[in-house]
Amino acid sequence: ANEIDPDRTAFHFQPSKNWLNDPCGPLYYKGLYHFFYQYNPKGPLWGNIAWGHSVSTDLVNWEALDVALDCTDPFDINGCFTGSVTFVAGEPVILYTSYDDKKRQVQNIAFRKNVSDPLLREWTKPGYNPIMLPEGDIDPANFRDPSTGWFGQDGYWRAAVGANLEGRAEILLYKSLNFVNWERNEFPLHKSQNCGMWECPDFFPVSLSSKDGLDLDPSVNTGNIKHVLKVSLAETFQDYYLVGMYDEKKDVFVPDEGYEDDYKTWPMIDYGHIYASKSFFDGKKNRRILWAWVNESDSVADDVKRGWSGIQTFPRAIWLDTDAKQLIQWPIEEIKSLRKKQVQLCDFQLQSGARYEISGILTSQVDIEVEFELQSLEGAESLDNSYLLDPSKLCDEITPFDKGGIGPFGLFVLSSDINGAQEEHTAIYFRIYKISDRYMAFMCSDLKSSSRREGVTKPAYGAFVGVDISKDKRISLRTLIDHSVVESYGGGGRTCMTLRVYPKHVLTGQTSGLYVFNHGSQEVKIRELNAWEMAKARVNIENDDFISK
Ligand code: DQQ
Repeated sequence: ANEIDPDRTAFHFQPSKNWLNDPCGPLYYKGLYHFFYQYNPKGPLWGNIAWGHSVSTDLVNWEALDVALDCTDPFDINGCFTGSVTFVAGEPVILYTSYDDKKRQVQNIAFRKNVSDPLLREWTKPGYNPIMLPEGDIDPANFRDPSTGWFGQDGYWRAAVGANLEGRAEILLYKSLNFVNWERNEFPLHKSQNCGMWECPDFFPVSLSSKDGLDLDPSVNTGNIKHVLKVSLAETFQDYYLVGMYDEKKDVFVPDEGYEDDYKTWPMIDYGHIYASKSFFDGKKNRRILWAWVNESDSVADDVKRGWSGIQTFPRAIWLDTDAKQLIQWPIEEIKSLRKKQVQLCDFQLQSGARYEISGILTSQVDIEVEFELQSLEGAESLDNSYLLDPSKLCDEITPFDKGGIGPFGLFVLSSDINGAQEEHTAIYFRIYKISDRYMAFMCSDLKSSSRREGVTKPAYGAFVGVDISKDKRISLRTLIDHSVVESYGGGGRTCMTLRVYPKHVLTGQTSGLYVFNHGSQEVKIRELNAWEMAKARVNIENDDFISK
């Protein structure tokens, strides 16, 4: 398909056609990974929202199954929105939001129809739905996205639901003895006066002593753990998270000290273009894996022409950093099965002004990892601390061609040429700054010159990377290039930045350049660079039958 559609991805999850948005209830069950997602079976734009469903043995190659939930009942006639799957006494059970015949958002339950079907293909929606209603102070237009449930030591199930109450965002907590009859808890799990609506809450424990993932059950999660609450803020279309403690008695989440009730100070799952992320515990490999929707940012007319819209990030393993303050995210190890031809550089000096082309591999499908080493931090430019709360503004004001003190250095991807003003190029790069006596690594990607196509939104994304650059004097960048998506992991996965890039030059068959560069005044050393050309995965190919036969 890539020959006729150069934007279609080779190893990111997307349906064979039509619209996709939020991940819903990813899970591992009896040797298979399942992935459900918001899907329009009838076209490439949002609407007729159902749950798409695919299965995989390795999280890389996927086979599409029939739609798992379709909007056929009065309680979900206007859309089967986002939800999750919980194992209740070993059985996978769906909780999902719907838009009912009275135009209210309500929560429903669904069970699988045939308990001996390992593919979990068909689902039954009992007639007693809905099971949670927007009562009292809950705005019926803003009550959605039930989280995966967890079982408390008091014998009650819990699930979190996003809501708007009198203008403020709350994550409501519901409790149930049997997973069917739910009651709203006296306190919300968390709330904010400064946000209007939190969608798609994700709530999970993380270990303080290992990269292993933890399942949700509090009875097995005593001791050395913290909890993470992720919210998708509708106002900014970005995912933020808080690290803290879960008070199981009151059923409230208490963020760690230092958090203010201001999302601008909160860490983000990704500083680029993702939304509605959701994680699950993978019992096969004892890890927690995160998925997130990557929306298109080209014109609607182009989405219609192509016949599809929306992809998922590559699945990411997530765990808590040793500082106990931020998450680390890293492409799951299964990605290595797609690696083909490799290019390597070791101890390679990048002089001031240097641009080095990585050639000999297909540059539209690449996994590249670079570790940069700095000689010293003297020479870093000073920066006003007002940028700390608005790093994207900084990215918008600088360019990858500036001759900074230390940096800009990094990668040019999907570029026709980087010299001419009329050419297309996308840089993901670092620049080191000194802010009130502290050295900080800044990561930036400005899409202004990424595409010459009409109707493409091309923002600038910036973030300060959570590494101690004065201690290490090293910083790494890993980037997955896959046609129209570029997913970067800065500082060993502490700062992620996903971009949509739609080069015009590829439409006429021109190949793209991939470069590592240093435009700063000071020399930078590449300790090691590895780039692999990536094979095409089998992702939801129509009439594919690698599992069912
Ligand atoms: N998308 C779903 C909602 C959710 C939103 C509808 C987030 O349930 O709040 O497709 O992208």
